[in-house]
Amino acid sequence: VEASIPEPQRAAWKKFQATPFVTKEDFEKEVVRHVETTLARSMFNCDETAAYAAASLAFRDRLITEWNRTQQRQTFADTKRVYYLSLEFLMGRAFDNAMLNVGLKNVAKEGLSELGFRIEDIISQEHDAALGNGGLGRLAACFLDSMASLNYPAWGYGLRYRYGIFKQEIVDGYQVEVPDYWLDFNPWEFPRHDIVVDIQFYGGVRKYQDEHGRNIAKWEGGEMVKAVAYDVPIPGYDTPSTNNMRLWSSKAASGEFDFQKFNSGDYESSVADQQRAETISAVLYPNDNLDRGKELRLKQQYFWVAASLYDIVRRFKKSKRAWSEFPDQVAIQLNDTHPTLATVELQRILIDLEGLEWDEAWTIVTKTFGYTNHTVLPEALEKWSVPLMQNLLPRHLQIIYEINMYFLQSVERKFPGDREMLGRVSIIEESQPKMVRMAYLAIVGSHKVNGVAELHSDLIKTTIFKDFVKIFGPDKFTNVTNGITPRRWLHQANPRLSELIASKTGGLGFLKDLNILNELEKFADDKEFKKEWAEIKYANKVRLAKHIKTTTGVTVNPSALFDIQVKRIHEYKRQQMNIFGVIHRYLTIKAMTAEERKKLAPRVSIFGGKAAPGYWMAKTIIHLINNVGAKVNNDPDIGDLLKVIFLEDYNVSKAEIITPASDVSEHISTAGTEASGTSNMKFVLNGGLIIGTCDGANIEITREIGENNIFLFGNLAEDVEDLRHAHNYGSHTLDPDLLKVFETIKSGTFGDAGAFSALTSAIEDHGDYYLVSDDFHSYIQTQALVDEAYKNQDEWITKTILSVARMGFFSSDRCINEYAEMIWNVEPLAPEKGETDGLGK
Ligand code: AZC
Repeated sequence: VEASIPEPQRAAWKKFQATPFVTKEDFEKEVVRHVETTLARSMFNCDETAAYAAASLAFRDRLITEWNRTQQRQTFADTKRVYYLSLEFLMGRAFDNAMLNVGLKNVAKEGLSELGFRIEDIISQEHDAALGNGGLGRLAACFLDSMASLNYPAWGYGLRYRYGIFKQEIVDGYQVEVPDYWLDFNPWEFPRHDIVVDIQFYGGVRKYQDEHGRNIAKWEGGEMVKAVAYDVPIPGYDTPSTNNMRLWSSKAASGEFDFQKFNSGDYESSVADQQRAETISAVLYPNDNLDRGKELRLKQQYFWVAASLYDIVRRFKKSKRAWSEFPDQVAIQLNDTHPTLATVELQRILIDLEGLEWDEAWTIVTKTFGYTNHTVLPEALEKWSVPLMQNLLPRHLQIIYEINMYFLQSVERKFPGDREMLGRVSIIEESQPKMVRMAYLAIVGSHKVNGVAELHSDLIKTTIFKDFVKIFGPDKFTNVTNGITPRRWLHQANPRLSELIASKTGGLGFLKDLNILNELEKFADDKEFKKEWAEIKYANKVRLAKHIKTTTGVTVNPSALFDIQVKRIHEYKRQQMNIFGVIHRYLTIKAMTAEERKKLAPRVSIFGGKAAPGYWMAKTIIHLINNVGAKVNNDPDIGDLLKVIFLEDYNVSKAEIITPASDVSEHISTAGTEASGTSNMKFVLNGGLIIGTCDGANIEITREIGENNIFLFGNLAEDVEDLRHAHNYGSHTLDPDLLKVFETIKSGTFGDAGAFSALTSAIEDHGDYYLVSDDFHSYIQTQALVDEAYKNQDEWITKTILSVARMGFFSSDRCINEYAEMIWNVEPLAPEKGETDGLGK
């Protein structure tokens, strides 16, 4: 490539090439240049917003230089790339992360200080990039960080929503949703107006034979929309490797608006067309673990998948390799079933556009894709109505039917005469209307299927995908236990703890090899160390207490036990059990003598999380938490012994303040319902203990840190089915302590009793599907053990140190290496020493 450019020109380009800043002076120069030129301001009107903008642009320029080099290196090396397709990337803030990953935070801190700013104030100017709902979206973000840090040639592909997850406000105890218009100013994205893909919808399929007698299917008519690429650089930690997250934005195909309609006087509808096109990428669907089957959502999925595959195929075709080599160059991971249409789209490209035979094409497809399942909840398993798909994607539906036909034929061969099996595993559900079962399509279209924690991966094999294990054999199904990036969730969120660990383990190496944390075990009884450890926890609690004071007005005592449950509000996650437990505690304290009260550890129960706007039960739980808080926090008889806090608008940047401040956090889902959980890992990594059920990754956390260091309770997954059956068909006696809690709610202690009847009657009258009553006693008892254990601070601290020391397994670096080896078959491509001069250290 280089040889095609004449030497003098090449020399000129080399001479003037962009050089990333390294020194404080060069950083300041860049900031001032951006303030004075890009932002058209000066030192006299540079407020914190402008300083954030300029400092971010300085880092962005730096990242993009490394980004370019990384892409060039990967193109030259011509190695296999990974494409991570996710409808959600819950990135949070980028500035602090960029400074830390590049290793120039101190440079920026001093530089900004010389220009008159405090770095914390500048960091807090940034609006979270909240393009996700919860665990699934944040996992994708952690994976991007790990893939870049480990030098994997990897791209993320997603949608550039104009509105991310809504902002939550609490008004009179109720959740109110406010749109999150986050793109006003976003220095981290690069619009690529030159990378535009036409995406087709609707229309029909014409089938005919060409001059060679080949059967041709042509998708014709319908409407076109344009997909425009926006690139976001993803800096690796302590490496120049900078990967790309490419987000697609929708635009009307005919430019500004339809000139034909405009000229014929139909101005309004020409604008409407344009708006309709832009609607596709306008808003993130705010449901977590719930499928609603809306047409616009299917449009989003196809729009994103088609644009991404066009891009991937175009890149492959440049290499001029044979199609059979596609899976040697490309691995595509489906983050849940949302991108499953990609399998169908690749098959369509190969047979309809590239002229491959069906079998040859399908072999390429299945070798290319891997599918990650994130849930067994039936309400979250995606299905699309056949009529809807027929209308929107007529050719794809034909191909799905054909995939299904060949698949069912192979099942028939393996299990002759088993009609019931055919009905059970068919990709098409024979319902009214018929439905496409996306998980089944994803399994059939992939070479590997994985769950996200051991229990979960076992459950999918024995329950929802049981038949498929028989059909494909057990080797197609595997486990990759989730992880989190220690860069954001330790180093960035808890800088003092990170520093202390570094001082004892020989530097920041643990951020790249989290097993190094093991070296902390020898300090678990070290007095000096424990003192510092405890001081850091206390300081983090003080920081959260301040946040609570400014956002809710409630004063909490930082010496109290901080008990935190932050995550999406869901019946299966059982925030209702937590708040019932809080009410039980309130009643218990009320009945205590002064002597007894003195012995009790004061507690602050902290909740946070969003409810999907249409999820009535979840909203009712939020309402109850707030009303209990209003009552308890103002009860002079209770004082500091109990405070109940609901933190508004839980998001990634708030999680960075909340996570380091826990004494215990709650991960109390009904056994068998939470696929993994990832905040459980974050809390333990930050020196908090957890109270939890034997569910998801809690089980592996227990195995790693030891059962003395975790508070487990409740029924096991294997017993859930029988218990549910007994509720519905046997006699169902409820826990007496829980009934007392219900009486108190019904008496109006927490406001209008009727408002909460749905919560109590789900348990009393509707079979208690989530086993709140079955687990309540064991929950209360275990909370009492927590109270007891907390009194012995010395032992408690030892437990937290040992736990942190044993958390190495839960780094997302470990997961990514497992995916790379087991599923993707890709190798890292490390930059050669001295190849880039950009690193700050
Ligand atoms: C979540 C799971 O509920 C959570 O347990 C897991 O840790 C996370 O994915 C990452 O794997 N699932 C979702 O957010 N959404 C869906 C559709 O499963």
